[in-house]
Amino acid sequence: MSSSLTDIPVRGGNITAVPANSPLERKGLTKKEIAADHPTWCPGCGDFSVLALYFKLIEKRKLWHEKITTVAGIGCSSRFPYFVQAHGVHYIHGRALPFASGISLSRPDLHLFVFGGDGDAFSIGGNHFTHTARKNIKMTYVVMDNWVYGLTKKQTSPTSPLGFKSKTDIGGATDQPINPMKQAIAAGATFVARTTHSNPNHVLQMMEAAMDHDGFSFIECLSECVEFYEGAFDASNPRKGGVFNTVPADHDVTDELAAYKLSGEAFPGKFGIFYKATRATKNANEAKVVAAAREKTASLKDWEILQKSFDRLK
Ligand SMILES: Cc1ncc(C[n+]2csc(CCOP(=O)(O)OP(=O)(O)O)c2C)c(N)n1
Ligand code: SF4
Ligand SMILES: [Mg+2]
Repeated sequence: MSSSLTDIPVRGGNITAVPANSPLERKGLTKKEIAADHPTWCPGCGDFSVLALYFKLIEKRKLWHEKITTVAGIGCSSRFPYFVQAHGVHYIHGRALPFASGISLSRPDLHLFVFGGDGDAFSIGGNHFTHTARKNIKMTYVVMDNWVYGLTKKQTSPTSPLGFKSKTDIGGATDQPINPMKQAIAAGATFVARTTHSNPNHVLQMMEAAMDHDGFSFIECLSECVEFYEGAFDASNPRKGGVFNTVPADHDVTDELAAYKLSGEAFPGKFGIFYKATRATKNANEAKVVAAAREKTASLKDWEILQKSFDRLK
């Protein structure tokens, strides 16, 4: 999807906007124009970094307020849309993806970003994650994975490692954690990448690549909860004595098995694009169905189509 001023497809016909390179062409937004309320996260929370890079992305790619939508579920990370001065939705816990799917299918001209946490994505929202991925609905989903439920003050999350002590596992977690990258690939996501809040350039790089992908793009972004899981990602942060290794240059991103193998590496593993596939989006498939139905009913008025539908129910 281009951010230049072109015809905007909306229901009932296109709106012709100011052409690119015209003297009337609008300038990109500045951070001041995009930033909303002061974020209420704890000082040092990794989520600040993800938000700052989202602002950078909007500035760099010259996205305008009315062309971006930020959706989230519930959690510390899911407060995200409050802090962005643009259309956004802070929706029900685990239900951000179905809401976003509706936006994506009805407004394909928007850049749609969904942000949320590991609990929101893989616990209560796990089912929706699978189906949004397999349907390949166009949007970018950034899961800010902190390996814990932050907002509700330290319960075990689906990504908490074995042995993690929390309010729900006082003796240490005993359940096998899920692997978000394997989960995304197996579910049918067509863009799967991994990054970490402690490497800003890399986060921006991954967000840009995800935004440019035509389909469901998923990013697992490690984002430290300094309050309830301090130091969780030190092993991936060179400033804390860890190592940040990117996906090897010879990795074939279209090779599903190779991507799966990469996902299985022990922490800190690799960072970058693991998997990328070209597959028809639900947006494209539905557009075809709608076009065919419109052609079939071109001679009918809206009320006549409605009448016919009611007649069929008799
Ligand atoms: C239906 C429902 N169940 C449970 C909750 C309580 N709840 C709010 S946020 C949350 C988990 C948040 O964890 P995560 O998604 O990892 O986000 P984080 O706060 O770590 O960023 C839970 C269980 C809720 N708000 N709604
Ligand atoms: S509790 Fe954790 S995730 Fe939530 S704002 Fe504080 S540091 Fe961030
Ligand atoms: Mg979490």
